[in-house]
Amino acid sequence: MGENGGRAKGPRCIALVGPFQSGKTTLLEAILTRTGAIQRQGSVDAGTSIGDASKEARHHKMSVELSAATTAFMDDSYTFIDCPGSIEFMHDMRAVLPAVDAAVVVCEMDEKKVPQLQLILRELEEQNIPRFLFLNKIDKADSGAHEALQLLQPASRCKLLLRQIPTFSGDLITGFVDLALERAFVYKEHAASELVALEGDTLDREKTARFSMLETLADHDDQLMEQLLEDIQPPRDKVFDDLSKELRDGLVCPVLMGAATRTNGVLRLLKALRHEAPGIADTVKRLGVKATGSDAVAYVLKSLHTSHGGKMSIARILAGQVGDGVTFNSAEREAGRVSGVFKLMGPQSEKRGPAVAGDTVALGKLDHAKTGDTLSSGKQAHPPVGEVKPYPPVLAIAIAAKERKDDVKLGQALNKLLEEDPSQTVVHNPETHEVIMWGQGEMHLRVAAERLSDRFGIAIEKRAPSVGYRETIGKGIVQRGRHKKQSGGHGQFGDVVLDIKPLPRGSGFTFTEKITGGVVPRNYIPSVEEGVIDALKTGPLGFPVVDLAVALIDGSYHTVDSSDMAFRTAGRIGIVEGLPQCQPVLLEPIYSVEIVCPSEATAKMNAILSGRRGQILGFDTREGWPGWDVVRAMMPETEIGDLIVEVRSATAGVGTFSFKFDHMAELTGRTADQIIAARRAAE
Ligand SMILES: Nc1nc2c(ncn2[C@@H]2O[C@H](COP(=O)(O)OP(=O)(O)OP(=O)(O)O)[C@@H](O)[C@H]2O)c(=O)[nH]1
Ligand SMILES: [Mg+2]
Repeated sequence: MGENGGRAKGPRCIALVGPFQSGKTTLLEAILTRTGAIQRQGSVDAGTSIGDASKEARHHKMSVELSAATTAFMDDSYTFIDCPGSIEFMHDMRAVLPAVDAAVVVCEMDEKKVPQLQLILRELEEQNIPRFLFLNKIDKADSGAHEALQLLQPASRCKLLLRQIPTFSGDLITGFVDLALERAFVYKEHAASELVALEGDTLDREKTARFSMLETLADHDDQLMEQLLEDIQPPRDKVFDDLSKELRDGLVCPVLMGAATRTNGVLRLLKALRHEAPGIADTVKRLGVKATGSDAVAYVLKSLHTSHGGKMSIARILAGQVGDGVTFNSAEREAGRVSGVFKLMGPQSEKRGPAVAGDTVALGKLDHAKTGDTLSSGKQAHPPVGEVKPYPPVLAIAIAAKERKDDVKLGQALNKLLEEDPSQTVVHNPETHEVIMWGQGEMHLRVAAERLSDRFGIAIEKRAPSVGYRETIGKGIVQRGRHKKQSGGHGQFGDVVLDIKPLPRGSGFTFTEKITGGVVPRNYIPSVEEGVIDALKTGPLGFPVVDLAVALIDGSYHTVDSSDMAFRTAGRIGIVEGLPQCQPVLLEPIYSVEIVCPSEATAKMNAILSGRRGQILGFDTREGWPGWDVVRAMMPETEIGDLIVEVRSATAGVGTFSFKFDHMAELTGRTADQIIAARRAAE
């Protein structure tokens, strides 16, 4: 119910979500056509849709960021947020959810997509977002609605409630019966469905299906249960009230159907949204928005740096009014001053008047706003209404500007991308000087790289990040390091004796001195240490040397020719000449890895891990996730590199993992030889 019963008031915001390629962007197009916002229905395949307008989305023929458009239906304003379906771009969807009144989960009757559906429903369930299921592509369906429900039900925690049943002509679905209205319709291509008589066999099927719909509703309504038991037909309004209430309370998930490409079923979906979906009043309550006086509060679903229009923040206004000149703060910082309020229509943005509570608009020039921010115009910042933590990244690439002159520009562009998409991170490896971009998968990183060139005009080079190999020694040695040079006037003289010893794994490096009788004057000892440390940066195998102790035990000096410089060099020489005799051995980083996957895939995960030199520690059921397992293993860093690609392909995209550094382990044999050879070749 809205605040005062009946349908909700004010502008709505609805997310279109669902598994990969289920037809969300096409549905947005169909909705815009049906509501008259656009004249002709474009298509994703032809690259003419309002959604997916970015160069990257068109190129890959998939959504790689959200698309938003506002339209009007029966005098109410609706903004639809079409979210990408790919797991790798899921943060775009997750960050949108706090702002919406309800979600339409676009899905297909496809067994392979059920795990992903489960993942998406889980997000909605956890954020308490009322949701409809829209069973799309029924023009291709080869079985009935009940089979579909059986297939999809395991993905949902709450009961799926069939709102429509299809009607057939031969094997083809040509129309539907609305079980709440008890009316039959036949689909018309690109036009409203036509009302037809509900009779004969269809009427019988309708009665059965309606009864089971009412039974589901009665699970949460005792009065309705009594009516059903006594064979009393509940009044139609009562049924609609129940549908609406149970949807909003997250007790049921109504299922509608259609074919987005043909605009079939779109009007019924819009009507269901109009009558049953909650509105801004309910959403504000759900989020616990507390606005004082006339303060405006807004949630940023997505902050974008456009290539032409500067910065834009797509925001839902949760309270108050927002026009030009309003200054916003987030809990962390001043977000900036609004310059321009724009109506959303895919890539086009048209200036409009001030926005009010419920509206979803693009706000211009909020220089310091980020995706996921809660903004307030009041003196006090509003606590964040939806803190959606990104999933930890799973794949990395090293990037660099092709041309030196773009280095600064690259840094700035990366900052902008991170503001837009917090599921991406960038780290600088001080040892290798690599800039490492982390993301949610191959496509996520590829698209980020494309954005750098398409949007920011920076040509970049990509490669696999270096693995943090180290080396150590197998045995100790006492080694002299002597530096003597006689050239013209002043000579150089430094002479040290180093006792080099291996230390246990994880000890790092220690330097001590045991000089007696001033054979090496005190003031030169720090220089010896510096020289040693310098030489340990690259050992005989080509990697930083760790887990060893070096003691300065002896040496000699020259009153005139000795210097800091000379002793530094002597220290270096001692290490460079000594280490090759100490049985150098390669160390590789080993990580503890936890893979989560549907149980059917657990055996495959074991195989993948073994194939990648993983040592399986065991597996368990995943807490709170019936039908899922956790597999734990120890695994070399180098094998984790593209692990996600294999895990995803073995789990219809839903498996993932987390990892943490555990220890360094010795590596010998062929693999070690190859790594050492590759390192030498790179020098
Ligand atoms: N037969 C049929 N095909 C459809 C229907 N709706 C969408 N498609 C096709 O399904 C494919 C994917 O459509 P999109 O609208 O891009 O799907 P999406 O869910 O937005 O995809 P992502 O955002 O990448 O997850 C396209 O080839 C569409 O033409 C439908 O109702 N019937
Ligand atoms: Mg899409």
